[in-house]
Amino acid sequence: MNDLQDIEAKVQAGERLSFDEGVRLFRTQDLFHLGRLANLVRERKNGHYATYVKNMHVNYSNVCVFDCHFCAFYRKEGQEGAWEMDLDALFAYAAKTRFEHLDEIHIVGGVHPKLPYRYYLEMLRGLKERYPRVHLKAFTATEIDHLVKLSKKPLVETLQELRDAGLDSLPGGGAEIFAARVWNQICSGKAKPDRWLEIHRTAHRLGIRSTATMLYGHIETDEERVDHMLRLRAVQDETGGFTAFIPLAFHPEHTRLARLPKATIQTDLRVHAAARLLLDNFDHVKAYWIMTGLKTAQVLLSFGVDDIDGTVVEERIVHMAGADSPPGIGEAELRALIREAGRIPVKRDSLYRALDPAVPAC
Ligand code: V47
Repeated sequence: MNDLQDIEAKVQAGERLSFDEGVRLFRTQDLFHLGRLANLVRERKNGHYATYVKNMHVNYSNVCVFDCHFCAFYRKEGQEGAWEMDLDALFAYAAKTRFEHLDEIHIVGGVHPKLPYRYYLEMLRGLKERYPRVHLKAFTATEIDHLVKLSKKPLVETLQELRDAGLDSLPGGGAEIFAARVWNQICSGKAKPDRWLEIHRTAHRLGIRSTATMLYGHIETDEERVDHMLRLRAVQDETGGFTAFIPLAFHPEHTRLARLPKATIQTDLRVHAAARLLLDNFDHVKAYWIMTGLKTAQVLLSFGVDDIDGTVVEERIVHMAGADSPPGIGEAELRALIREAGRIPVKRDSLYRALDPAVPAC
């Protein structure tokens, strides 16, 4: 079974893969050949290192005006189970969970109908003032689009204002699957794919780095996955501002797509490996172990992935949708899992600079 032979020649030569070749990566019967090719690129770019970040995910609210079919996290304002953290509660939580020991705080919430613009600015200012060393990765493009409306200022000025308040980078959420067919079915109301791309492009031009995600394992086709990745590749050609790509495995429980099965490990391996091969201008492909599970994340370290997110501590978005992974993991345990998978664990900062002494920058 040698259906990837011509693709292998291109990968060996460091040549860019086309749309059709991308689709073939998803259709090959030879999963291990695909894995070997992804691993080749992974080791060419990142050697035997596997990075992780000491981080925490913080959700300031689950109230959201949108009705994304894949989401089990959101509630409507006033609905049972809806909550938002006022800033005093958020800062008290930060003190209790000792944010000073973290290298990154990943902050996201729903698109809240009532919280004012100053809430977001004061959140960033308050956290930066208290924890100046900690990187604030905050607000998906969907939230940024909402903040632009609240600020009544152009996108560039809003991003500058958020940056001045303490925003260091943008997370990659809200991208889902860019193809209109899927978008219109699962999340039609929110900031559209072109807007998502525009927000990240604009952030990059201001020197604000970001990550990119893709939600897979629901109603998308192979072609739509490849289309999604190639749109990201085109922006990365323009700006170079994405630090990493993160495939997110869909968890159906308690969502409007609950009829769908969970993605299999076959799909997890294929998506991460294909991403590594198609996104030749991305330095890093990250496994979000919260969604893939720790066991699969270990295998992914030989299927194109060079980074594992992270210590996390208290994840809610996917746990509301039935994820059976733990809500967080200790650093020592994460390092041991990486080592057992045959990789060298390296603690990194949010811009992928090694924090372990005696390890070259990755
Ligand atoms: O945009 C929502 C996804 C995203 C479900 O940038 C779900 O480093 C699976 O973007 N099953 C938010 N996925 C989380 C996110 C993220 C996570 C880790 C790292 C980074 C990064 C970003 O989670 C949403 C959506 O695509 N999501 N519901 C669900 N039921």
